[in-house]
Amino acid sequence: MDVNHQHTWKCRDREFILGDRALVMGILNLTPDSFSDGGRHMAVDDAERAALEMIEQGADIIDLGGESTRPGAQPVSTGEELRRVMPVVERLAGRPGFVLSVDTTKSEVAAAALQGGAHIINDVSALTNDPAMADVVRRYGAGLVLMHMRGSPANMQNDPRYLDVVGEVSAFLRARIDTAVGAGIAAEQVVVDPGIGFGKNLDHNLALLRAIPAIAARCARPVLIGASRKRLIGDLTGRSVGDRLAGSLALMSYAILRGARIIRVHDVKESCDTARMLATLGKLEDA
Ligand code: HH2
Repeated sequence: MDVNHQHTWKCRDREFILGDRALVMGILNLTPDSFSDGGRHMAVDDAERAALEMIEQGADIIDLGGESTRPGAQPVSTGEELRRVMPVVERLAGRPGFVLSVDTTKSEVAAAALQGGAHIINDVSALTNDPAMADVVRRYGAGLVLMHMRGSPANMQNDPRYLDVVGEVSAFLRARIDTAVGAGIAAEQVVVDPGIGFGKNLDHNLALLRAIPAIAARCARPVLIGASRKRLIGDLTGRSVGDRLAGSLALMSYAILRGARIIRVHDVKESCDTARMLATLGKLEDA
């Protein structure tokens, strides 16, 4: 594959050229505990405010999620996921500067969100949960994140084991790209994600971060990393989830220096500053 393809990510009418700076995807969780308990309408207002703030702070993409995928989380119904996600998609889609990603494994949610103007489907099941998902992504020419997960959020942290975590995760992602392309999705629509914390212990996560160049080479597509505030940062720093900003930025910097091109984060302002600094410092290195 032409190496230049690795620098382009086609998401409907938006084409990201992945240059010196990593793209920042800001996380907007629409799960009931995320926002005000003042009912749906207030929750939509809160979500809009949070999204506007992230765009002002420099986010390239907003990732909307209506189903928690934290370890131990239980699935939600399609109807409930649609009720959480769609009012926010409708409020935000089409605004200048907004590129919306929807974190879902369900084709019905994906189809409604794309119909409503979203650009990207972030499928943490890598098209394995819903056989109709690939066709929805193909029809809209949407961007697609294919992520590796071992098991399901309900059971994935029960003593995960691999013989060769980097080899197995890379082979899985490569095979999922082949499936997507076989279903008519262009390779340029796809980015891959080793799924930090999804059925992996601390050593597995660190091995995968170190192996970003190998994963990128095997898949010939950009790598996305989501490690913001995750448990491995707690394991390494001893900090609680609300106190992991420095750890998150350090981990993100390492991931970018290893070649990650898209970073999924909670703390957009600080992450954008970090990504900008690394882009400039990286150019000094090359000079
Ligand atoms: N992590 C989470 C959710 N979605 N998507 C991708 N592509 N990569 C990730 O690493 C990833 C993801 C879980 O993190 P968080 O958003 O903090 O939790 P929750 O989904 O439970 O709100």
